[in-house]
Amino acid sequence: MSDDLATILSLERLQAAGTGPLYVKLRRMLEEAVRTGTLGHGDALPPERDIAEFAAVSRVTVRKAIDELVADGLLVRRHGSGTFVAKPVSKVEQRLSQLTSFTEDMARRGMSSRSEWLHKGIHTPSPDEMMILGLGTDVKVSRLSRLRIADDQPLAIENASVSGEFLPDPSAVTNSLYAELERLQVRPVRAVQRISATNMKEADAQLLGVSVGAAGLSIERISYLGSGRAVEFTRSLYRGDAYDFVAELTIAVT
Ligand code: 16G
Repeated sequence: MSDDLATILSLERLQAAGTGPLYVKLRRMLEEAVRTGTLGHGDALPPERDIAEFAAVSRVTVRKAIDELVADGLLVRRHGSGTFVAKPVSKVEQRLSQLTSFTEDMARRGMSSRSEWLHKGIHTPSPDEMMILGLGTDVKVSRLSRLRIADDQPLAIENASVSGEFLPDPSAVTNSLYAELERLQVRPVRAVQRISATNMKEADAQLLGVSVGAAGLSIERISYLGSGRAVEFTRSLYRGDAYDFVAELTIAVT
């Protein structure tokens, strides 16, 4: 534990932190550590055991204080690696009228983008995939699941399905799906997107570094070739605090 943090979390401070339950005082002290920069954005919190020992409080008290700060979004828990001070999110705006890829969207904003692969494989299509992509029973589907990250900030989880006729080898997609579809001369030219509000479930919240129940945007995109054939069916979950979709509207001409 750094000397500064040790001073902030000291027993004397806790005793001097006014009245109220111990966990509320500890919570205030942790908030102060973040506000004053003693704990920087992205920094790991010392293990709960160490904080409990140092401030001479029970682990239940530490857990309660941290739980509240996680619920408020000041701290984030990452499975297997501990608790961290949340990074302030910079909002990304996406225009709804342009059919662009995640990689292109981020590059246009001067942001770096990368993906963590969650799954890549060839499968027998589900009834939904068969219907939406217009597949026969003999055609396989390529499935690609990724955590999409921009400037080191996780933004979305994307699950894309592409007909095996258009993308026979999903392992060929290393970075951008649309770049690979372009190389195969089957890049979509039109898409229909449906956006709905959702709350994050535990597994998704952990991947995106937000608290369970945080606001999210669930998006389904079906994209098409010039011929009208559907190429891609993608279900994505975007962080509600990090993404704005902007649509330009013009007056209807009757
Ligand atoms: C965007 C698309 C997604 C597409 C991906 C390709 C939305 C909601 N989704 O994220 O459907 O598969 O771009 O990106 O905009 P890539 O070429 O960088 O892999």
